[in-house]
Amino acid sequence: MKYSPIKGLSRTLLAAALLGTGIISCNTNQNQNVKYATINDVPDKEPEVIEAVLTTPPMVPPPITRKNPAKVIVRLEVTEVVKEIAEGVNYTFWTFGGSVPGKFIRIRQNDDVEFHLMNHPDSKNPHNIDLHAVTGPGGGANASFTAPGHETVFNFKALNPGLYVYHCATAPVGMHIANGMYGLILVEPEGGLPPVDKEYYVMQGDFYTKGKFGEAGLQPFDMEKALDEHPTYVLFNGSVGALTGDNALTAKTGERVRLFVGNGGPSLISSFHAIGEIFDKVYPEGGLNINNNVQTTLIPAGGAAIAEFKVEVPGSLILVDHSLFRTFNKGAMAMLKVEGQENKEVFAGQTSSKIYLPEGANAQEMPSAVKPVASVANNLEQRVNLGKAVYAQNCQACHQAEGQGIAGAFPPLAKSDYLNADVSRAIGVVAHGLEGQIKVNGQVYNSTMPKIKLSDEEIANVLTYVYNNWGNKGGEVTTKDVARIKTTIVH
Ligand code: HEC
Ligand SMILES: [Cu+2]
Repeated sequence: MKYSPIKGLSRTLLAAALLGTGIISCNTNQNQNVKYATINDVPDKEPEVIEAVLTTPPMVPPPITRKNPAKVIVRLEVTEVVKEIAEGVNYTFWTFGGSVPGKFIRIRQNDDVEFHLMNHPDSKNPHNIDLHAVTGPGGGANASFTAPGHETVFNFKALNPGLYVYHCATAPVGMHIANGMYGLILVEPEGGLPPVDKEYYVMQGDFYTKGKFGEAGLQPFDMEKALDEHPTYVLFNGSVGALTGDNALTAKTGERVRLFVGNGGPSLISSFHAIGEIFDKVYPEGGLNINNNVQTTLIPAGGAAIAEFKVEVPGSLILVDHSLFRTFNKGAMAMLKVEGQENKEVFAGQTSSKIYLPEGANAQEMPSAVKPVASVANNLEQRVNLGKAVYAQNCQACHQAEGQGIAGAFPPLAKSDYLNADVSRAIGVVAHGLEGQIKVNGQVYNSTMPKIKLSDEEIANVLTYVYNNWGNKGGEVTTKDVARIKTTIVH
């Protein structure tokens, strides 16, 4: 379906009669700890049709009070937006709903969800969504593959209650996630979660920029750091300071606080901890088991947890990834400001407001790694062989194993007229990356190829490999060619 944001409200309601048929069959699930749908869940009339309320982090949609499952329409729009990742540092985030993490979705067990994914016409890339709450192929990924300016719809039944991550699953998946494409969907169990006073949405993610931590300007994604799993930033809610200072979460003494905490990754796991508080309850891994009196809970990449606690005394709680270099040097810090009466019985000393170190105040330089010496090609055959490995590691995720590309997303390198017409231009593409509109074999692509950090030797090898395969014109690209082009073509 073609999508323009103005017409975004036009809806495709599928026949509600589809509903109700599968509800009893989910009793076949054998998990003993979870209460599954009973006959009472079957509505005696057609189910309600509800438009889901989605919220921007750190806010959470209101608890679900209805007694029966419903048909729920979810509309989520993908946008690619430039925002601050740290003060003075910009980054092009790919988002579900304009924020990192994406909008919070709250539904109820056994709801039938009609999911609309819109990809804004200004997007440069196709996207999709894999919801871990979906039982079905790819969590909906293939069913939701959406080109810029399009809208797709797919349907699923939320069989299992819990707190689930959703994320983009378009190749290269790690890159889409590293650009911020993840969020949380809560499937409330029958009867809902116990009421609390405050609910918040916090999600960790790791980010990889060309420049080092705090380096100003628009920072491109760094594929090499991402492959090495060496993030420049580790963040709660997508930027340094997203949840500190004036942006801190708030509560009053005596209140019960529930944090829905996710970890988008793509790479790191989180040792989630609140300095100055004990989690009375944790639902580990976002399931429905409860663990009591927890200091630090481990949240896997692509996982979540619900942490609950009552705040007893005023002060600032610091939420951290207890892998503490991430906290104090890479941004993984959030705050919950608690106001209210002192309670000397619980805590008699000074409050902990002084332990907050402004991020970056004492950022350290990481020692730079020594690059191993790569093997050098002496003839065309060696170059092709070495290039094959470079291709598998750096190009295949997008351009595919046989150079065939992915229609609408990644242009083919096999029999590419663009590639074969101009060797110097091809060297420039690999050396500098490529953005903007190009035409390959009659098809228009207007997307982004990231700059990949490769040596001149590696660029020569990979292009020689590409030119000597898949029906391309052959020939050799040498290290000298690459060096010459790099200095003449500036992007
Ligand atoms: C993250 C995905 C991605 C990776 C990784 C990637 N490319 Fe690309 N590549 C693209 C996209 C997208 C375009 C089109 C860019 C545009 O529309 O301006 C492109 C364009 C090209 C082109 C010009 C168009 C054509 O089809 O002839 C060449 C050549 C190319 N890439 C080679 C490579 C090589 C070699 C590698 C590995 C060193 C590589 N690419 C890695 C996404 C990628
Ligand atoms: Cu995506």
